Amino acid sequence: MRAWSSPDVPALPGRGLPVRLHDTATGSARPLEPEPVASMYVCGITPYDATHLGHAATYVAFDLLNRVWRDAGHDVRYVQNITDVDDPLLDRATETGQDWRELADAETRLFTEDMAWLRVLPPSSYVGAVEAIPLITRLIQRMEPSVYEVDGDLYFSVRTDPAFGAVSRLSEAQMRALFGERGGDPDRPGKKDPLDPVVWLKARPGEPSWDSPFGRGRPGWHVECAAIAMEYLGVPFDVQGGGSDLVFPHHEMSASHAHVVAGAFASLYAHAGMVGLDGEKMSKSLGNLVFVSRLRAEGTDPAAVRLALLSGHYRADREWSAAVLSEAVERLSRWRTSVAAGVGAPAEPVLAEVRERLADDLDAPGALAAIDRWTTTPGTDPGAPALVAATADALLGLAL
Ligand code: 5CA
Ligand code: ZN
Repeated sequence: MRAWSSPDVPALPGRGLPVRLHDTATGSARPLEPEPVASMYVCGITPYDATHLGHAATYVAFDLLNRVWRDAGHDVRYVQNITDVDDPLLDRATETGQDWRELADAETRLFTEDMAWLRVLPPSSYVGAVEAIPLITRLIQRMEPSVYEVDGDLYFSVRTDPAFGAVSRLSEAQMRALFGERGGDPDRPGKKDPLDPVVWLKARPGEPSWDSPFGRGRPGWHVECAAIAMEYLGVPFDVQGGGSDLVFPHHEMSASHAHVVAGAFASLYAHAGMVGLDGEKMSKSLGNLVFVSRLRAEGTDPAAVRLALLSGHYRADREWSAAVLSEAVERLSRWRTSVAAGVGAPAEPVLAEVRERLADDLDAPGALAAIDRWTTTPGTDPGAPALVAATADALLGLAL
């Protein structure tokens, strides 16, 4: 699949710092030591509806890591998938009488436009589930001793992976509850363990299906991301990322699929908090979505949207509201006034502090505070405004 085009990233003087990132699997921040190429997989959209501010917040969070890594001198291999065949997409297409492929194509195109608008750096590989089906079936074959059949559908036996549970560290009861809520089928008779996820669904009437060594059908969700990450990054890779709604079952299962064939998956599991509206997670079923494409159509300044998203820490569950956006609009305008002033307080300490804050588990609010302080400190350095603007652009993706 074609990704979006990259915004320019200005070069900064000196070098960024090695980054420490919170790891869900250990519950603590850990130094990342990507050598020689930094590698990251971030779970992409299921393209059945437009991108909302929650999705955008997650991609902007991992965009910070991409930018911090580049500033520290790494080449970055960034892979993102598109879940372009799955139950929610097929259900939506049926509801609206659309062809599922056309729905997926249209929503994927809208997403790539939204990402370019928000100055998110594109992935180096952007891979759809449908195009990855040969990779997925090959991985299922390699998983064979861990795979069994229930009425023609293939399941993965979680008990065959001794490390199962290591990503989320949840109790059995917590896993059971989340598995049922998030697309799993804990009560299906014939399974070895209620938590076993499907890896290949046999063809059903009216649904798309593809040939495979196990008969016609379509892939399960977790095996899609395992196969794409393993093929495009190899294991172990540095960071598996996504929103915290993916910790269990999705990231636990993808990791387990990879463990049984390769003994490893990601070195670190990073998760962005959920963005909500009116105290609720933004979601389709709650009907409380704010779409990026809507803000774009209304002529909102993309830098203000990005600044609003960065004003909260990426790991914190947080709220989107008109007030969050209008505060960002005002803040951005103050920053732009200072940058346009032609002179300012020396900017080298600002660059150093932004680098230091972002290297500490992507502390964007701390980085923004450093720029706030610069705007309120008088100074006469004629090079300062340009360096502050380059810092905001390269490290935070904000065009001042
Ligand atoms: N296609 C799968 C991942 S393989 C999927 O979860 N798609 S999605 O469209 O539902 O979500 C896309 C990304 O946005 C995921 O990383 C998900 O964790 C994140 N996300 C979804 N809702 C929110 C939210 N309210 N706040 C923050 N991030 C969210
Ligand atoms: Zn995924």
